[in-house]
Amino acid sequence: MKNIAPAIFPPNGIGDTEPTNQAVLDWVQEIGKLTKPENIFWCDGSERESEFLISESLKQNVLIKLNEKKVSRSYLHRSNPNDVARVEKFTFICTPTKNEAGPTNNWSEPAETYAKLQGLLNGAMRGRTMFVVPYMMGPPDSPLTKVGFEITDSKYVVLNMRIMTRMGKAALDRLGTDPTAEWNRGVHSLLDVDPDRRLICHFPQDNTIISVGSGYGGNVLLSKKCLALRIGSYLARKQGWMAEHMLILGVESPEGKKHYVAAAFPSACGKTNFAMLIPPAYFKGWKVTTIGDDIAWMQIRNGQLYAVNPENGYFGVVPGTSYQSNPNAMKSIAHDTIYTNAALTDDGDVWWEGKDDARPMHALDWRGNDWSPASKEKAAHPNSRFTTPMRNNPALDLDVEKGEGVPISAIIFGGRRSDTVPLVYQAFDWNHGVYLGATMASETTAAAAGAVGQVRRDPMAMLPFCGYNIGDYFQHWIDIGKRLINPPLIFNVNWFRKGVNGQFLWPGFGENMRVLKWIIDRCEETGGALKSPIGWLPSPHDLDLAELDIDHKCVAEILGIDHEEWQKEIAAHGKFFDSLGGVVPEELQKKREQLASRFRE
Ligand code: GTP
Ligand code: SPV
Ligand code: MN
Repeated sequence: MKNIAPAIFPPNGIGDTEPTNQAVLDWVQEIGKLTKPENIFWCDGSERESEFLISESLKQNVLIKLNEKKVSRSYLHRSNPNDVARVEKFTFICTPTKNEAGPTNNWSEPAETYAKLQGLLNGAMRGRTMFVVPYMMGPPDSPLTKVGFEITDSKYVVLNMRIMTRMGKAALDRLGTDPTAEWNRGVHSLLDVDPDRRLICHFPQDNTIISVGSGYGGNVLLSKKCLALRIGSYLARKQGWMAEHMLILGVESPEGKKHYVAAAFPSACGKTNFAMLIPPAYFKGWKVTTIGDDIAWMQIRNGQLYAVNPENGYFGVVPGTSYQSNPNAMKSIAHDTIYTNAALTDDGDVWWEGKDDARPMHALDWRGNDWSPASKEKAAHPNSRFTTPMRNNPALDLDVEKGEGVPISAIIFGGRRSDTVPLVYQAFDWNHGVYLGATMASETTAAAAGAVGQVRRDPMAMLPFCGYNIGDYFQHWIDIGKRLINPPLIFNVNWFRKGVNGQFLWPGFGENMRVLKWIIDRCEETGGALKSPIGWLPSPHDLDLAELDIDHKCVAEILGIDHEEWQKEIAAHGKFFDSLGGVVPEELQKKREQLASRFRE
């Protein structure tokens, strides 16, 4: 097997910070014996370490240095063309019984799976360096915060983990020396990046993740989807909190009244953009700030839901990001950023479809091949990504490090739907909101391998990320509701409805402030709404559309509900529930019957 990740040899003082926790040392020994690396590199998250890793990555062509004047201290990485997105079909939940993983997950038996993975990992790091990455998810003083260790043979993974998590000393301090302390064990090896030897396996009962054969972020930055969502959701249910695929934003009125909202949209459906929203000029004095752009951990305090962002950086979608659509993201990624699978211009800058700059006349595409505007292929991969620290975000909320989290006034669900689903509506109550989440659907995107643009049910945007039986997950939502004295109001949005000409009906991005404002008005009990069969709907004059260039017909269309389309939709909800084979709580079945009967009234 060709060694795609040759060992590196650090000078004294780099790579030698061994943790003091004996359980960690024992585990690293064990994995070392199995994978047989050339050497072990103990990461501490320091500046010196990062500089050394970057210089070695440049030598091995893992990174390409970008033009310092265009994007300072930033790099381009090209992943293997067979390895550009999450692979849901190779992602497994390994619980003792299939029923614990439930009808929406791939399941495999733990003992057999460990044995298979041991076979794959045997000698896998020969001639390579084994990096041990200690990391912490969540602010240092939050009760929800978790420690993890990721063993990897990829320098790209280490450099990304350094941006995405609180890596190094903070994690070691949090863990301490208690050998019985709880922490997540993560093992990753690139192997030979062969799709036939690619597996992302979760062992929730053992708090363990093993990922092999991929180098793509969502499969290998084990902190993110693997720990913070799949293992996280499993722990959350057991311990009475919530781990959700949600952004968290703050919205402050000109009078200084502030609310926080959390929103679950499926992959590549607008979380990062919504989390960094800049209100249009008309909303003078309104401020939106970011707590998180992808994952929310929420707990109940005094009968209210409080959220923290477990991450420390953003792994965001590159294409479509521009000063027009998302200036805060553009400023964030102007320095200290790793780009994956973007195009490289002749002057050492990165370029992608939808960037403000004019198309270059020549570039190297995401594979490194010559590209010109005449090329049929896209210059940047549709799922090209940036990794950037959250401190780069000009709109970062000041309470992002607050351990208790921020109180959530509203929860928003939303998918990418060309038809049927109106711009925004509000659930009648918590359990009806759970129903909206449980039945949401979205067109598939390039964030996961497979067909793009197919409508699929993606409950709470958690279909690929719920680490246990989805029926129990729905019940967990219902149970959380019972414990809330001041539950957040629940909404559904759809930025992606299209008109007959196939164009988006709604301008989206910053203009989504108008929808957010209505949501805040509803929380403040000042916003108007009409009772419709699907929930509370704003009428056109309930939304503040001043100074927006949109015609009345368009507004009526995006706020409208078409009875014929909804008959199909309700049937699809029923079909989806049936497909889950009897795990759906009675309460949600009842909500479906009530929805159907409201249409008959
Ligand atoms: P993940 O990181 O995969 O979880 O994605 P995400 O949910 O954070 O999505 P993101 O904000 O990166 O947006 C994905 C794509 O949708 C980008 O190409 C955006 O330009 C586009 N997009 C985001 N918001 C809007 C919107 O309001 N309207 C339209 N039309 N497109 C949007
Ligand atoms: C998603 O797909 O929802 C992402 C990107 O946020 S990944 O980290 O690859 O999962
Ligand atoms: Mn995501």
